Amino acid sequence: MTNNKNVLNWVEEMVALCKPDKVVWIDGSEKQLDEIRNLSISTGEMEKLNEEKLPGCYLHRTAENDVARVEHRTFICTRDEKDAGPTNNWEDPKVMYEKLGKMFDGVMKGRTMYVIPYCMGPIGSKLSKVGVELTDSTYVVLNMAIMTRMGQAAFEQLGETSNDFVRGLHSKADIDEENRYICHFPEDNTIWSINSGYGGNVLLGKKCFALRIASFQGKNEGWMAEHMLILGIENPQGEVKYVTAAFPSACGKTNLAMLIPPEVYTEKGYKVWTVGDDIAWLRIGDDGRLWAINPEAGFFGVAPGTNMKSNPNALKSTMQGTIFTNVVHNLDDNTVWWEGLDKNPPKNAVDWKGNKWDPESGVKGAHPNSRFTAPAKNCPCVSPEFDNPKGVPISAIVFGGRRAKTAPLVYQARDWQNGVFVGSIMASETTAAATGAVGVVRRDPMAMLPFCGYHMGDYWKHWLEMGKKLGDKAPKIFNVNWFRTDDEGHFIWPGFGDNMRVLEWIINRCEGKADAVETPIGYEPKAEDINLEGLDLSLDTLKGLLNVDKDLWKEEAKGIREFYGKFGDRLPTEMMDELNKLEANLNK
Ligand code: GTP
Ligand code: SPV
Ligand code: MN
Repeated sequence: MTNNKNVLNWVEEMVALCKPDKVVWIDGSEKQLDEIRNLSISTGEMEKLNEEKLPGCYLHRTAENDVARVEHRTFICTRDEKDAGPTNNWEDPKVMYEKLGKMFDGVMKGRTMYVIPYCMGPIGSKLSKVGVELTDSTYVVLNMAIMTRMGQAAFEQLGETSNDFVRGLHSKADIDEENRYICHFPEDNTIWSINSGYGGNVLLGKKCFALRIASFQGKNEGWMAEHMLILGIENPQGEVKYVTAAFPSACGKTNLAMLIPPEVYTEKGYKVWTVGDDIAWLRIGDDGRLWAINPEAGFFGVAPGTNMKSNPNALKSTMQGTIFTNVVHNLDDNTVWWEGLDKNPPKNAVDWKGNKWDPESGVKGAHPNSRFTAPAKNCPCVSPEFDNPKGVPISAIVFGGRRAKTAPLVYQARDWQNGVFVGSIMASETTAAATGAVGVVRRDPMAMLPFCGYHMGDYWKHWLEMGKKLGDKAPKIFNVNWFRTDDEGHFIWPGFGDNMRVLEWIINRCEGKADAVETPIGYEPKAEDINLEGLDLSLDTLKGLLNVDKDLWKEEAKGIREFYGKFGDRLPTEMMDELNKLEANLNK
């Protein structure tokens, strides 16, 4: 499939290490994929779902101990420990290669190694990058076929002589938790993953390459890889403005990216277009503005809570050619179900663990981090610019997280430097997307805590430098929080489609069309400037959502100071200046 010696030599080396019985090169053809689908069915790896109701769809269950990303087993292996920074696990690359080398030695005996060439970003784009993943999992092959531009075209994108491709090696091995490793060697463009079969740990084009390795490449090459959705907002005049938004895992990116505006907007002609739902690669274009591409070709979305009301576009995206992982299997009609899909859980069903499931039992049928892998082209609101090799120009960058208190519904940073500060102090309640406790507030700068492939202090410095290059063409920066709760713990803001009301203010701010009031943390909308038409929410409640509680924020500032302490002399002085300014504002 390729004459590229760099690829051929590396594959040969890895074959010698893993010793598979057979090596299959994935060309991306439907014929070959069909063979792999059939093989997956015969091994029990996949179950074919109802062809009439869910054409081309499959169900997969992972091992019970293998249902989410494992941050404590994820490593950044730079030669100098300091370059990984205080927020990453680190190991010496030599030590890690040796340790994992022993585990990979002969691991594919009796198995097949699949060689998956894939392109992150549109084929033909200067912004795209190529990876090759070697894996013994057919589930990985079939997911990569949805999530990336996979096959022969990727080798054509790479060319015959280039060495600029990411070398990914994965084996399911024994799904042994104690020996699970997700290791990145950013200085060698290399990823080694062993003993897992769960999405974020094994679809190496996604978090491992497109965020951890790519963020490192971006710092060196002058661009950015971010945990951001990309959406376009079309106004009644037909003009489209693009926004990126960084929220931590399971905090609403897919939902915001596919938002359907409330009727008061749609009847005027507003529309939202999805460019991406999880990852953005951003570069400064010839015109000096910031441009974004989505390196992915599909959505690896959270299933629970997805329904015809919350996110019809996501649900429609899953109606064909989709792989469902760890959801409920409805045996009556061979379809799938999850909590929050509808009010009729199937009576004759199997849960995510593969056991007979009784909906009355009070036990969840789908895992909270159960997922769908759906082709982006299925999405009814996929942007016409989705495959544009140039990407889309960005007007606003939005940060956000899950905060029951403290963070207001929306505020705008005073300028780029203040915006980098706002991103750096993000905090959010943990979710089921990673193993460990759920609902604990932790700092998650730019939603990149688990995904930054180098020292977070250097990462902020890179953000500040990008801002200097962008100058007055820089996107405006905002922060949102859809998750403030009342005393009973209910979300106050309706969220989902109604988030359009906040996006409208954001776009208006970018165009100089909306007013703002100054608060200690930044600019906020005047409550009257958020359109509440058609919504059962009082102006007073909205004012409450916008309230900045100085005492809570003083506590917050203490927490930030402590967090910043971790970064030592790699914390840019600008960030400390911003923190001092915040404290001064709060004490005024
Ligand atoms: P990853 O794929 O893990 O990166 O997650 P994500 O950021 O794309 O999150 P997603 O959109 O899948 O949403 C995760 C959960 O948050 C789902 O259960 C949603 O129902 C819920 N959610 C999303 N948007 C909102 C919102 O505006 N308000 C409320 N209350 N919940 C929301
Ligand atoms: C996330 O956890 O942010 C995801 C899912 O998007 S995973 O691919 O598992 O990282
Ligand atoms: Mn994500």
